[in-house]
Amino acid sequence: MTVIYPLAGKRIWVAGHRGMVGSAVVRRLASEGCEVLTVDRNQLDLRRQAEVEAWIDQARPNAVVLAAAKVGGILANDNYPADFLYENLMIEANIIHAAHRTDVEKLLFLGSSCIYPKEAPQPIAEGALLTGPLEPTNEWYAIAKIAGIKLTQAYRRQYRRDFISAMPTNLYGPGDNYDLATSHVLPALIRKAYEAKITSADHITIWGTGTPRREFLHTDDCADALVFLLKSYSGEEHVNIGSGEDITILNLAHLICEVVGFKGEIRTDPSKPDGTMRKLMSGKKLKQLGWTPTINLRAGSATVYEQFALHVETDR
Ligand code: GFB
Repeated sequence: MTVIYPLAGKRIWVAGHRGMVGSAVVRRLASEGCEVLTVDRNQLDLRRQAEVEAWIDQARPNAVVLAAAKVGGILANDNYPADFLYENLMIEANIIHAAHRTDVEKLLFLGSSCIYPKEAPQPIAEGALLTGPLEPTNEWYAIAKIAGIKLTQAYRRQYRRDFISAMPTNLYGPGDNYDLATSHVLPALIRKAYEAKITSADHITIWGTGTPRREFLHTDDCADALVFLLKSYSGEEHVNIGSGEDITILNLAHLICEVVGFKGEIRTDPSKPDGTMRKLMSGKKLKQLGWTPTINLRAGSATVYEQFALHVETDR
């Protein structure tokens, strides 16, 4: 890797540090010799422009990792379209513009693989963005995230800012959301399998047909890739961050049941949405830049499950 932006001695604001990705970035930055800046939600509402500008004026970060976002699984996206569109637009517009006003040297914005067109050719290369219609269950979130990527590009072009974007795949890791109504699939399956095991239930039910495929990446891998890009990438096009492999939801359910130790039946519920059938990204660009993932899905799920079980046991 050729370092073009050394982090040692820099003041780096991780916006969204309590979230799953933001907290992983904070952990990863600990070994970079930089000063990590964070601010809690009750002190700064990222949806309020005046508050964001006042905070950044006094905090004066050299760099910003924009990991703050309203996120959720397939059902939450479908149920709260206004919140997903409005909150994400406000957060990213406020932070990116405030970073420009205060001469922030480097900013990294995060998109998501679900914002590519629904029928994009697989594996999805970076150039596929905006080439076709979006997946209806998350188009509100997608429109907001596409606007964020475009903002980083626009400030690069108009003001020569070194603002970049990354496109992570479906993520899982410590601190995930286990609320079944709003979570993503992997934590939902951990919870379902765990509860079925301890109540000696004979089955769990997964949403949809079980046939869609998803590509999963552990947040520690994602954070490592983000720090890699922060230090070594400066370009207008976003960069995909994935594991390079996908798995059907049914096979994921089998894997999670093995990890949890639940031996019952796995039933499907086709009345729930499948969402997009496949969104495997091409990892060619990031690999050429010099980064590859290290945590495989089984090992990563096992560590996440251990942490989940520990929390549940101590909460009792
Ligand atoms: O993780 P998930 O909610 O998000 O769902 P998406 C992935 C797949 O798992 C879908 C199925 O086909 C779901 O129907 N699934 C099976 C379940 N059982 C469950 C369950 O118990 N809970 C959940 N949540 N899913 C999201 C986007 O799409 O991807 C977001 O809506 C975001 O905007 C995220 O970008 C990464 O992969 O379908």
